[in-house]
Amino acid sequence: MKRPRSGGGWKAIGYSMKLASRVGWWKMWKAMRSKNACKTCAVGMGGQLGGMVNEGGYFPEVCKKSFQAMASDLQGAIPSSFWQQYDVNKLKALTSRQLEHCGRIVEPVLLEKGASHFRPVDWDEALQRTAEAMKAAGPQRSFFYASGRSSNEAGFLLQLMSRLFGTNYVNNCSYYCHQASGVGLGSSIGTGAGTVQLEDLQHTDLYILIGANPSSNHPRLMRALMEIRRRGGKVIVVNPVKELGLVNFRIPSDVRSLLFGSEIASSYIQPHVGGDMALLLGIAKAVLENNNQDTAFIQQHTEGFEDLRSLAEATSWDDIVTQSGVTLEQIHDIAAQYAAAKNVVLGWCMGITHHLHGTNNVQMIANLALLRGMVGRRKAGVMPIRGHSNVQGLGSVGVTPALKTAMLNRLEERLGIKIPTNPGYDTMACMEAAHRGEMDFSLCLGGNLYGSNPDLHYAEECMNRLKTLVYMSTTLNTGHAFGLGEETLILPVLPRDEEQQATTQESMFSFVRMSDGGPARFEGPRSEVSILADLARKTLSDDCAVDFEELKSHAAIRALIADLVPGYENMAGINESKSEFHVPGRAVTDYKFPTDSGKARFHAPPLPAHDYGENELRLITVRSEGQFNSVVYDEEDLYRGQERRDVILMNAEDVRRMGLQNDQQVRVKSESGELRMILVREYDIRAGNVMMYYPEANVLVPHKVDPLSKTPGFKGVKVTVKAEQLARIEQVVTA
Ligand SMILES: Nc1nc2c(c(=O)[nH]1)N[C@H]1C(S)=C(S)[C@@H](COP(=O)(O)OP(=O)(O)OC[C@H]3O[C@@H](n4cnc5c(=O)[nH]c(N)nc54)[C@H](O)[C@@H]3O)O[C@H]1N2
Ligand SMILES: Nc1nc2c(c(=O)[nH]1)N[C@H]1C(S)=C(S)[C@@H](COP(=O)(O)OP(=O)(O)OC[C@H]3O[C@@H](n4cnc5c(=O)[nH]c(N)nc54)[C@H](O)[C@@H]3O)O[C@H]1N2
Ligand SMILES: [Mo]
Repeated sequence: MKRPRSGGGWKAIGYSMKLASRVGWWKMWKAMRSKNACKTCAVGMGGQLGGMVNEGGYFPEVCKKSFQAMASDLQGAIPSSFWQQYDVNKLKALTSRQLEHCGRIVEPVLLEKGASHFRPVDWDEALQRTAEAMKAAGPQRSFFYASGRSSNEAGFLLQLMSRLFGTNYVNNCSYYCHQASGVGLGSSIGTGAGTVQLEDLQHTDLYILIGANPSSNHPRLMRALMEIRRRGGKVIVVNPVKELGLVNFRIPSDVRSLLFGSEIASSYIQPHVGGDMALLLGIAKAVLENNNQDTAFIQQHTEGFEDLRSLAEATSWDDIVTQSGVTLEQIHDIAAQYAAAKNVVLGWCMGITHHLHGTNNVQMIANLALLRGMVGRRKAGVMPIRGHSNVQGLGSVGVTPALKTAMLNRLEERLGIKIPTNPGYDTMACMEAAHRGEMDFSLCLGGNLYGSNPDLHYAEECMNRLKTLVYMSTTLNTGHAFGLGEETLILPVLPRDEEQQATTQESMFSFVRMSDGGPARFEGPRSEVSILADLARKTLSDDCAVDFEELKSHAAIRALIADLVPGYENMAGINESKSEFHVPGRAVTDYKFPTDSGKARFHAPPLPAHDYGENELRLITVRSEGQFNSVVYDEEDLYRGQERRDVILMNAEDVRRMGLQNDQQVRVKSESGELRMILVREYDIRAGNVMMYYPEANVLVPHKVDPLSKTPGFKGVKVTVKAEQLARIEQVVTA
């Protein structure tokens, strides 16, 4: 497949047009213009400024991803006859794309124990069965998971219900995503959220973008990067893979960029997968060797500097170069650019967090920022580039195993309730407990817990061991086919632009947006809040301190959140005032770090083991241009020029060294599994490293986690690649 010469541009516009004509122009236009927060990534768009407008007021910010997400919800309904036609085995035979294109789920369906088919049930039965199963399981054998699409209101209700039910086994997809950023930053600067607001990016003269592919995954960030370059600033990209859109991107809403393309990276560094800690330490070492650190800032506002200095001194340049895979010259060059810049933002995504040393990676990024006083003030800072559109909000309102002390105290005092004291479980801990047979019930508020897990066979076993599994979903995904309990229910929900009452979402810049909702497109689905409130009423005792009937009102939930969640005070009355807001305190200013000592902390984590055997390659599992997480919209990956997904992208040097050829079939093996008949594709990726598509490649990812953040190592999996014998025979025969 031919690769375009830049990311974005007419291809993106054309794609969006195609989607609009498929679902109907007027329907799409109305949906895109409605006052609802964009459903895709956490850059955040829409809300009260109207669809396609960001908090900086840019309009119209076209993004093919929001068209994709919208088109998904504008699909027709899955007819009742579908459930008779498709038994579970037939569902399993459908690809992620086919499942997604089945349409919207519009009636509750039940797969009874031992049954071969889901069957439609009415809401009363669905909720009654769910409540009975939850009560029978009890709080110690139940867990609750939320993906990052749901509203703050629904998330808050989910976690409140879980605590009143008596469990802390409640968490969100962050544990498979940016948890390492939260833990790492928390340990360094006292807050787990990013410190940058969108406006700060207008003053940035150097953006260091590490382990992120915003051209596909956060397209609206590309404008900010382009503008930095236009102002004469620099963008250093650190990525083992040469991502086309990070080299050159055509911003659809900017005529000059659309016509001529915009160079994004001013320097493109390709380290080894997992080599970032060594690289970042190397940059710090060079800064220190040249005495370019900000000594006044370090003395006044930080602790632990000597630990970092000792680590930098004790680590040889040889080790740094070998482990990072970056030359000494390049490291000195980045360090010099860093030392010369005034306002630097360091941004990162899954290339940093999806490692067994993900938290240490983040601490090393924070170290570098602290070294030159780039945190604690406006115009510069650290910026985890968040995934789902409301994953940050779900964390803020407490969909986490442990509540922050201030919130916990307020919940207990103001509601007169006791929060369970037993430790909560993160997502993988819940899966493991299920595997040990210690869980009977789970409720998933959106997402695809099965498909997003490492080690898919293990994940399937975990879920199969649950007695009752309940999904609250909009469309079908692989979880509904493979991630089944003995009994499984799917409850259809309304996406945010079909909610009858307004909802709120929080962006990665800690900006809380309000979505007005809108008319429901189908009769069957219900709002997430109303389902959870009914479930709470049916499961919790009559003398429960919280009136869940009253909490069917989103405004009542917001009033409660305003009262209980520090920083969210402005939530009360947001629907009347329409005043969206930044959560105060997140953009750390005046060097007031919210740590116990008021100072930021340097860390000196040891570099990860560098123990790859000669024939072992480091696999990263990533998203294509045509998917959103476990949902595949299109088989092709436009910018990487791949027309199919069963491929392994390899450096040409590795292909030759291993005696392989382009398009040859290989088997890829790891500690946890094997994938066969995979096609080799030569690609510009740092030699020694290979890339495959998530979620198909999840069978290869072992279910191990970073000990600090509990995030699985979806990147940096040791694999071996061998030619398929079959293919050889075929070749001989055809020769
Ligand atoms: N269209 C679309 N948008 C999305 C999503 C989607 O699936 N589709 N998902 C959303 C979610 S939940 C998230 S979390 C984000 C994910 O956004 P990204 O983090 O951009 O997504 P990944 O595909 O995981 O890509 C990670 C990037 O890191 C690089 N990388 C991998 N390993 C390493 C490493 O060791 N070091 C360095 N320096 N780089 C590395 C890869 O080459 C790749 O370019 O996107 C969000 N937005
Ligand atoms: N190998 C590998 N694995 C990974 C990753 C990787 O890079 N590599 N990335 C990880 C990351 S970063 C993440 S965030 C997870 C993603 O994990 P999840 O967030 O659990 O999964 P998604 O695929 O985003 O979930 C998609 C489903 O959400 C439902 N949905 C959509 N809109 C709504 C809504 O408004 N409400 C409700 N209730 N449901 C809705 C639809 O049914 C849709 O099928 O995967 C992780 N897994
Ligand atoms: Mo994510």
